[in-house]
Amino acid sequence: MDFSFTEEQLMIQDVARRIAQEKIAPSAEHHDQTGEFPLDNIRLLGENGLMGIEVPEAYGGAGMDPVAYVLAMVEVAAADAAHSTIMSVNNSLFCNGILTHGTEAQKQLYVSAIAEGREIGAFALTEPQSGSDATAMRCRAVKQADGSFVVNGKKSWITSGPVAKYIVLFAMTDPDKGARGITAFVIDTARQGFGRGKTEPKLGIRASATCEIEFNDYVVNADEVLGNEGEGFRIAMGVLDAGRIGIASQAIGIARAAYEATIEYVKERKAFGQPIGAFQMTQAKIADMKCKLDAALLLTLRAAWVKGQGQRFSNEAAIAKLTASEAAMWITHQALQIHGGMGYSKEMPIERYFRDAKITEIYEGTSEIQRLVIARHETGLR
Ligand code: COS
Repeated sequence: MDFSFTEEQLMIQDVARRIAQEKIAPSAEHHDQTGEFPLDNIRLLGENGLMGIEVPEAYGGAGMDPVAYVLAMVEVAAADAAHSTIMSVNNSLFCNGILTHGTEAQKQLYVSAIAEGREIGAFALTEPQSGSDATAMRCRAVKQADGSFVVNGKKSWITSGPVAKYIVLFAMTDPDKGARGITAFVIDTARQGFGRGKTEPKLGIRASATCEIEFNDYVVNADEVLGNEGEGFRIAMGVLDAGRIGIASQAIGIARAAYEATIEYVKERKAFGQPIGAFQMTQAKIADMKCKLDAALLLTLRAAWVKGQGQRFSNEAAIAKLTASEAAMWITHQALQIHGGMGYSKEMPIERYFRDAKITEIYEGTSEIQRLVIARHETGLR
């Protein structure tokens, strides 16, 4: 077993860290307060290969492995979680799905645009009445004689929905078949029949735009079907496995930022005549924070490594996401507590880390869904 990173992995980590610290961190507070979408920074990340880290260079990406993706995501998330949300959807949910299931023409057309940061991608699975229970979707795509489909319905909580050019959409094509009656499509938001609904005001990751989208007789051509008809649910689940590695990495970045700020604070802040870091009650919190952070990182790197080996990694990804997101929530909670009033104040980024961490326990499969995936895998029971 070798815990060292390759030169390439360290290089992309370094590029991500530089952009994160020089360009993203200084405007993180502004983006959090205004909710303004950070388009210039996203383009810059794209120009540096960070919107398609695992995308082969032939399609405009960096051609790196899943471990490199984890390292880069952590750096960006540590500067600002909202940026890393947009980055993770472009990388894992959009590019990864099309690379795995798309035709050559689809890869040429859609992947390069998103991987290079020229356009933004999105992923539309969730609906107002179906989140965890994804097969309960109502969005319908009805096949026409010429092989095209007409789509009608609504999707909600679409990350980057307000700005996306292309969206991977999941719609029911044969309701009698349940999970096997769902098909994946690629949508061009400039076309007739596509509409955007209300934008969600959110607790955290406020600069990552989120909205409802609507389809009214939107026509998808036959060559815009992703994978085979009826394969959509399996495509969505496989793509979410990869997405969960991204969200675990995001959680680690947020947690690391809160942890590092806490280490500085406990050395400077004095109470009862000594730095608060000298009190055992603080030391116990620091030790637990560090253990959870390292455990989350190692489990996420393991999931990325298994993915890189070309093996099924659903269980490892669920374990990583569950561990990392709960670690992020716990670590940011302790960081806020240790910072006291300063943690609660908007003068420091701690309260932002705390708000941003929460979403990692919810999206791309709640902690309850991760536990279900893990327990089904371990027991074989369902
Ligand atoms: N990779 C590939 N295929 C998968 C898969 C995965 N990770 N997970 C399930 N499948 C396949 C199954 O093998 C099965 O295929 P067959 O019909 O060929 O047998 C099919 O998908 C249905 O699987 P299953 O019966 O397990 O589906 P359930 O309805 O029981 O749902 C859960 C399983 C709950 C785990 C799933 O719906 C889920 O992950 N929900 C959360 C969705 C989510 O993350 N939403 C957030 C959206 S993005 S913000």
